[in-house]
Amino acid sequence: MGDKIRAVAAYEILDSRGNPTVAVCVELEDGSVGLARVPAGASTGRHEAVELRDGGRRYGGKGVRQACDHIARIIAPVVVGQSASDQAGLDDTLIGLDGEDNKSHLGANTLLGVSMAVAHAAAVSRGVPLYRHLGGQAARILPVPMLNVLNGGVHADNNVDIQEFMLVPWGAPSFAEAVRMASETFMALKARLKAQGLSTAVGDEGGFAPNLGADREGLDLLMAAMEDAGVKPERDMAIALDPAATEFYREGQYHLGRRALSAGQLIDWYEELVGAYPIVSLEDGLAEDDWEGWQALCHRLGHKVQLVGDDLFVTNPARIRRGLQEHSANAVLIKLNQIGTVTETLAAVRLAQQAGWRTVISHRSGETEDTTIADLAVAVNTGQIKTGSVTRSERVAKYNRLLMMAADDPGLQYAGRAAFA
Ligand code: 2PG
Ligand code: MG
Repeated sequence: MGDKIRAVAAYEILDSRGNPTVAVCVELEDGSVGLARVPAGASTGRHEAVELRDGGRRYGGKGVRQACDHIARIIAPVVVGQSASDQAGLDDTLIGLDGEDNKSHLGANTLLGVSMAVAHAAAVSRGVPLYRHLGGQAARILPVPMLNVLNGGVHADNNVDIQEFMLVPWGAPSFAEAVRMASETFMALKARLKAQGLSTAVGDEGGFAPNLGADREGLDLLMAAMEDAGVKPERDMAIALDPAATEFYREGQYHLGRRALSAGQLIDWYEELVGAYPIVSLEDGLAEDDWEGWQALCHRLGHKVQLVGDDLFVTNPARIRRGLQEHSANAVLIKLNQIGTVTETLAAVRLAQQAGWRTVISHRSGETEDTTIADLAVAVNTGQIKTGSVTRSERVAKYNRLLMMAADDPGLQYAGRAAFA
């Protein structure tokens, strides 16, 4: 069989923040080549699979030479000769080689690079796009993008607590129109910021990162930008927020600006915001281990708004199962590197979907030109993807991949509002 793995090469490359990350190139016996690059988070959840870093002085301890070495010395000798089209079998091998629940032995970044590169090589070998290889004929939905146009929290050096203010062009008739509407709104936002004497420098995910008087001002700016761009708030475009609340949670309280709030008080504030703005999705409204708070949040707002667990679930089936039992949320953020292999990521999506929860495929704040997540979103019909603003090529690469898929495959349908129904 030509789809057997012939060689695996690992490289230490840079991500969008200038930190090292792992790239993997897999070559099959039939000459097909698959290339993958691993992303990295900043607001990482405590329960994520472990990312292997070298430590020491080199790159401030963030080198990935050890990860590359593991691939060359431990992984390659075992996977060479295995069939690339058996993704589940390959990922099982990787999981077995690591041997730890949290992938701390070889590192989730190590395993994921190989896992994704094998998927790419197998798609090339079959002569189909990656989304078709992973999703088969069932893959048919182009996701609604959530574009992070205002950055705060640990992704920017400003005074804004909420990490991500996102545009959700759910009313657009097509993916291409969704991107156009978002880009025009982004430009209108830039003009507004300029007119108000605010900074138009961008944060880690390509969104603006001005200092604001209050977090709520960010929402007012988004509303104003939509109107300036001729986009009708709510009908054409909604808003999504990722406060990334784990980052401002300390000793039982949420520290927003100079206020220290209980989970209940923070939920009150969210309720106010949801009443005043067209917010359709709220991610990590509470901290990663505040299960009680999440239950209360879901009870109060779950019928009105999508509540997405990121740090809470870390793409981990065991944590998603707990969330299902406790009614903690109604949606899951999906990040490949939180769990470490393609197969486990697909399983997490399936688990959530079968329970009637929505899923959102997501980038990390540290990214590369890798576009695997664009294909993944279509492969499993999540209907939603968040991958940053309309600037910075590591963000735009994913939207560009989707634009080209949409143009090439007329069978793919834009999810639109139905993705949130
Ligand atoms: C998030 C992500 C991506 P990070 O919190 O959802 O936007 O950030 O990769 O830093 O965890
Ligand atoms: Mg998040």
